[in-house]
Amino acid sequence: MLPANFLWGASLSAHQTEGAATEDGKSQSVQDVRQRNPKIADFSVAADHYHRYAEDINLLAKAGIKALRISIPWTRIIPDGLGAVNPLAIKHYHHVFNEMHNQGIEPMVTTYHFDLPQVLQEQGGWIKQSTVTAYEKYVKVLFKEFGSEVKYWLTINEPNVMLLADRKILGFSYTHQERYQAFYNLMIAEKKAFQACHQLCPQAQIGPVPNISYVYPGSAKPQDIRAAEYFNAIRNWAYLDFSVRGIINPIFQNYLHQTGIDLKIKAEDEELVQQNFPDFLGMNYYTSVTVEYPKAGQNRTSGVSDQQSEDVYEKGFYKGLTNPYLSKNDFNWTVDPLGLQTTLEVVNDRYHLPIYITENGLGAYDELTADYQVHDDYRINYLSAHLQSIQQAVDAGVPVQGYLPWSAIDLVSVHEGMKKRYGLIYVDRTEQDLKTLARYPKDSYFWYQQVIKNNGVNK
Ligand code: BGP
Repeated sequence: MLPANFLWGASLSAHQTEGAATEDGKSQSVQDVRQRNPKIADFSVAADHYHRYAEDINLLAKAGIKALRISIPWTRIIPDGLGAVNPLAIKHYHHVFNEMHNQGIEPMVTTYHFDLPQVLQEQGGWIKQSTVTAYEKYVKVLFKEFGSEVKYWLTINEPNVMLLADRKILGFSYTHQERYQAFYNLMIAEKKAFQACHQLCPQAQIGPVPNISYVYPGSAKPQDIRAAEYFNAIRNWAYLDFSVRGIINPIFQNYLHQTGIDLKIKAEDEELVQQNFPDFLGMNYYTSVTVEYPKAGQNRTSGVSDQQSEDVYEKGFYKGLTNPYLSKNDFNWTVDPLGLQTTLEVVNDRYHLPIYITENGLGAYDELTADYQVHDDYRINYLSAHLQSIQQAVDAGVPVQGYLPWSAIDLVSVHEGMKKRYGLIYVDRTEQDLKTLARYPKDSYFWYQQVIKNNGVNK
C-alpha cells in the first residue's frame, strides 16, 4: 500500500523542453553549444514549454498530478554565470509557480540539470573552485526569490552520469584527474546548496538527485563480484555517501588510490561537509547495470548506445555487458523493474531517508494516429511494472514518498533528439519539422490518471 499522501507527479528539465533559447536575456549553456548529430533536434525550440507552460500545467492538473519537477536554467537567472540577476527570468518563474499553485500542483525544482553556463565552462567549468562559488551565489538567488513558493528542491541532476558520460552529454572529456576534481567540486557545491536552502528557506526540503542503478556482477566469479563492487561505488555510492554520510566511500577511495588520485575532504570544507545533509533522496532510475572484470585485450562494448548501463568500461576494474536475463527497449536500454525494488531496498538500507523517484520512464518511437491518439501500451507496461516494484519496496518498509516519471510531456532526448519520446503527453513536432507543437494526451496519460485516482496500480 502506498501512503495516502503519496506524491504523484511527473518530471521535466528546462533545456529539453523550454526552447526560447535566446529569449528574455538567456545566455548559452553547454547544452546549447554542444556538437550534435545534425539529424537530431537542438534545444532552440525544444517543446516550446517556455511559452506553453500554462497549457502544459493545465493538462497535467487534469491528469490529477500533484507535483511537477522542473529545472531552472542558471543561464536565465544569471546570464553571465556570476553577476547580475535577470529580472525577466525571475518574473517568468514566479508566473510558472503561480500557475502550478493555481492548478493544485506542487513544484519540485532542480537547480541545475546538465546546463552549465557556457561562459563558466570556458573558464574551466566544474574543475574550477570559482564555479562552486558562482553556483552558491546562483542557488542563493533561487532560494531567496522562490523560497516561499517551492517546498521541494533538488540540487544537481545526475552528477554521476554527467561525469561518467561527459563527452556524450557535455561535448568534452575530462582527464581522470579533472573528473575527480570536478566530482569534489560538485559535491561541495551540493553541500553549499543544502546549507543555503536550510538557512534561507527553513520550510523547504532539499535532496540530491543522482541516477542510481544497482550494479550486478556478470557471474559468481570473485573477480566479477569485485568489478560490481567497484562500479557500485564509482557509479552510485560515492555520490550518496558524500551527500548523506559526509564521507568518501572507501571502495571508491581504494579505486582512486589505485588510479593515482588522492581524494580527501579538505580541512577547510570539513565543517560544511559534516554539518549539511539532505532531507530526502531524489533518485532517477531507468535500468540496472551488469558488469564483469574486463578480460585481457577487451575494451568498450562496441556499437552499444546504452550509456546508462552497458557502455561502461575501465581497464582493470569493470566492463558493462548485456544481461541475458533482461529485455531491452527500442533504444537498446535494458529494462529491469525488479532491479528498481532491489535498488530501493539497498538505498534504504544504506541511507534511511525518504525517497522520491524523480525520473523513470520509457524512451520509444510513438505514433500519432489520424485522430490524434497515441497507443503507447508499451509505456504503460513499463511504468506499471516499475510502479508495482515500488509498491513491493514500500510494503517491505522502504519510505518511497513520491513518483515523478520521465517525462510529463515529450521533450528532446539528451542522446537521441526528438524521435525518442518519453512523455505522457505527445508534442506534435519531429526532429527537424516544428509542425504545430500541439499537445495530445497519450494512452499512458489516461492510464496514469486512473493510477493516481486509485493511489496505485493494483486496485
Ligand atoms: C537522464 C536525464 C534526463 C533524460 C533521461 C533519458 O539521465 O536526467 O535529462 O534525458 O536520462 O536520457 P535520454 O534523453 O538520453 O534518453
